[in-house]
Amino acid sequence: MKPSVLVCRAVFPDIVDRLREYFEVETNEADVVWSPAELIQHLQGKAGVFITGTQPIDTALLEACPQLKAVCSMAVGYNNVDLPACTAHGVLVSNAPDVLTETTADFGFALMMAAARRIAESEHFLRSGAWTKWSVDAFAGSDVHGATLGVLGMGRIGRGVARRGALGFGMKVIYHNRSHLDAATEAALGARYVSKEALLREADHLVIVVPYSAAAHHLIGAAELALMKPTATLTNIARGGIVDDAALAQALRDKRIAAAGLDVFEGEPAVHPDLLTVPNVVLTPHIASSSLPTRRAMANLAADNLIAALGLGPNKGKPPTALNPEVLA
Ligand code: 8YV
Repeated sequence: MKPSVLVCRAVFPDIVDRLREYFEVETNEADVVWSPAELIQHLQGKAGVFITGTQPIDTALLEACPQLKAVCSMAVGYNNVDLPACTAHGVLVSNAPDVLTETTADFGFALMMAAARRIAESEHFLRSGAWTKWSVDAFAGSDVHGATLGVLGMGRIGRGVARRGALGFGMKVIYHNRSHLDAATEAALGARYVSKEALLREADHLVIVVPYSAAAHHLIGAAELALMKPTATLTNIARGGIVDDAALAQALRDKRIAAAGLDVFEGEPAVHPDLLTVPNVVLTPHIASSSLPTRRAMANLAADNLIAALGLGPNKGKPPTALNPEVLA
């Protein structure tokens, strides 16, 4: 008999069909966002689960689902999964790195440019019928080319953003990260490591790409925003909670900084009401990785991991992007 797995959200049907070659698959065609209790209920009897970046996988769930052996996510960020608890319960966890790097960096750059050049704000103005004449300083924003790009978090996506800025737009790149880039990468990007404080003070355009952890909670709050240039922009494509959204809304309202671009929010899909009323922020619904080829690649990678983690398919026992491969050793 085939093992049973659960696919938590509505996923491309052909990729679910691929899973059906190996498993009895329960799907969520209606794409309901299950509560933790509902998720536990659907997981009964399942050996594996295909998740996205939002379903919490914690000790309570692992204890309630002792037959669960693999948790495979189509997201690169895995702050929704208690990895040490999974390892302790012998549950293999995988994420989906690499396949979304360039698409997400494209989007971070687009959001930064939209904030700097006031694209969303001016579009709302036009759509509202308020455009009656051309004027010299209409929606005058700040330049991107030649400006200083500050990257907070120099992982794969951060490097992708830096590369676009340095090579495509002649930007001066500064960054802050847990570790330094190797000298060759720094030289190729013309990137300079600076303290977090110097990053905030010097960047014309700050892009946040750090993974979420308890230590990263409100890494950018009122005190950090106060260090930024009044002409600067802030873009967050990492995770909600890294920026204090209430403090950011206040800084935008007070013109402490010029503009922001946000794809992620504290408590999303709820958005802080103050952000909805300030004009100088571009808001998108967590879509940085959402090009069709990339979302398909992410889902395919999660499926590959699930098949391999449960000892099947061409990679059996060797899920390509396992986070705790020691569980299978
Ligand atoms: C995803 C993301 O869209 O991969 C991540 O960590 O934040 C996004 O690319 C989302 O989490 C998919 O589940």
